[in-house]
Amino acid sequence: MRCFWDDRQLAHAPSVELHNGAFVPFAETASRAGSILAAIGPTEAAADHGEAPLRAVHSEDYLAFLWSAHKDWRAAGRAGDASGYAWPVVRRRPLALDRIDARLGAYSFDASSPIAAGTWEAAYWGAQTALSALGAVLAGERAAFALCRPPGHHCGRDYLGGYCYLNNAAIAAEAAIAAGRQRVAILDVDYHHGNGTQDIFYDRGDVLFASIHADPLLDYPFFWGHEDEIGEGEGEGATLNLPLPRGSDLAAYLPALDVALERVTAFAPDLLIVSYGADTFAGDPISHFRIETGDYAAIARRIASLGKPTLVVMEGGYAVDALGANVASFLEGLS
Ligand code: Q9C
Ligand code: ZN
Repeated sequence: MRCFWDDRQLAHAPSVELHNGAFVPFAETASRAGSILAAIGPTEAAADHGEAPLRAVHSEDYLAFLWSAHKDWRAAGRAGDASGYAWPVVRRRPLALDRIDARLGAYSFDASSPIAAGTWEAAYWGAQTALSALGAVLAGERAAFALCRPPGHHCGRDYLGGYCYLNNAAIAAEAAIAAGRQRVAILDVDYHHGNGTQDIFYDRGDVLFASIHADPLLDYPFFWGHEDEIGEGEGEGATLNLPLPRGSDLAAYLPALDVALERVTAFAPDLLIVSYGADTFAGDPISHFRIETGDYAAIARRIASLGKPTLVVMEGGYAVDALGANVASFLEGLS
């Protein structure tokens, strides 16, 4: 399978995140990519598709914020990574947002996604990596893998969060539609609900979002991913949430996967995008499913049995030592 990667994604390296009330080492490390690269064989470099595909998903003001946030943080005399500490939960009216602290709060929904000096560069090339792998699929490849980091599925049109800054899967979906594909299905199999992707396409009938994830009553991101979220307007019925309990293993996972795949089949997409997170792994340090390395091949084989052109976009997965083997297992099952 053709795999895409760009070294500039290593530039994103925040030092700490807020976790259970304390600052701990940032879990979404650059070493994750090293583990994957060592396991999957040769990769192709990303080509630059410019900012237009980013603007098709993210708002102009959000992109401007993200581009300058770390410089603005430094200009305010701050050391370390930029992070918000006050959030406009009650949105009263549009405000000027003169302080970087106000912008950080307005354009984020959590405190686990700091902005470091290289965040924009890495996120930009992550999106380009997704677009480059999409290019291979649009050119006729049955499947391609985009090794994206930072990941993307938690961030929305105008907010970051959950280690995500640009929504790589959503950017690829919009680019596919711009290139003439009419219906795109996004299957999200990260441990966490892909709240940003859901939000971006919530009122869209041409993009199906189907997600299997930990029950948000118990796990991040808490406020989204519940079964009764089904889309709205023209998008009603084009969002499918399948939350599973903590401790779910392959036997618990496969029936949900079959439900999701039946929905994808019924939607009859021209393209399938898989938001793949390996944080469903039994050994993941921040998650609570029990999927084993070999299980990813079985999951991927079922996905491949749909016979759709498929773009796989990397999302989470924090058991760094096993991450490469988990990704390789998934890609092997897809081939
Ligand atoms: N105390 C992805 O897998 N932090 N993002 C949780 C737990 C956020 C995960 C903190 C986890 C985000 C792409
Ligand atoms: Zn995740």
